[in-house]
Amino acid sequence: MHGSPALPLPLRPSTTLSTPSVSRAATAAPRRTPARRAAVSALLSALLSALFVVLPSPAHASTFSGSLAQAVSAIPDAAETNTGYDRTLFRHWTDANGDCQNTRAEVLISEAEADTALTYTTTSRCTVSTGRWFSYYDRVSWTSAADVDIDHMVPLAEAWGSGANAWTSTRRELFANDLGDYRSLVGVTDNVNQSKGDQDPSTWLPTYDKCRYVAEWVAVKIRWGLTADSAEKSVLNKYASSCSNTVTVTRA
Ligand SMILES: [Ca+2]
Ligand SMILES: [Ca+2]
Ligand SMILES: [Ca+2]
Repeated sequence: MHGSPALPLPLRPSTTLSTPSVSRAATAAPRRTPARRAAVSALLSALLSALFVVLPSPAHASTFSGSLAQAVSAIPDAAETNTGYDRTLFRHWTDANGDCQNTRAEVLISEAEADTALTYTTTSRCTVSTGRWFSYYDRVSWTSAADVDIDHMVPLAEAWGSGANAWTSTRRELFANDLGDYRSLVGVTDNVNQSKGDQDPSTWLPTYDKCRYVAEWVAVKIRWGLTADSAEKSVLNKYASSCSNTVTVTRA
């Protein structure tokens, strides 16, 4: 799924700088009339305004792209403390676009396999009833939505201990209902989600596709600017040394 990061073309230094071929007359500055000065000044001020629109939040629009090892290195190290954690501090599931389908329903709809029609519990189509979903953690498919849990890839308690304790409640809500990156919320077998609980990769990994899981875990930590504790970091590094995955992710 993830392509290799594009390599920038090497910049060639110009070899013609020392041999200007245009005449002095042709390069002489034109006379600066007041009208021209006004136009230049207007252009400069427009450019400056454009810059100020772009500059205030450079960290928020940035994208990370690199090998899994580089991605693991991009996660800051920090001890974790879950003091003060309460699941209710992360409001979910919300219905951010107001179409009556909450975040759980939105994920079920987006992850449903295309060859099986979805059914809903009512004609208003707010709640998904049946379809077909593949849980990659245990490689099992389900047709009843009731068997599928929506896993927070980085559990809420883990997020709290690795940075979300300093967030606003709004940012915590955005994290808990993140539909902006398919890796944040994953439809999986309900029992498997429950066995994972609040654990990070130092104590829990899925049965299958561990490289994919670790790469998605790392992507979500980078996306939300979360830290990793030392036990977690060492497991992530262990997988990074043998998994060929690359990570491309936009910071939230
Ligand atoms: Ca929808
Ligand atoms: Ca919705
Ligand atoms: Ca951790």
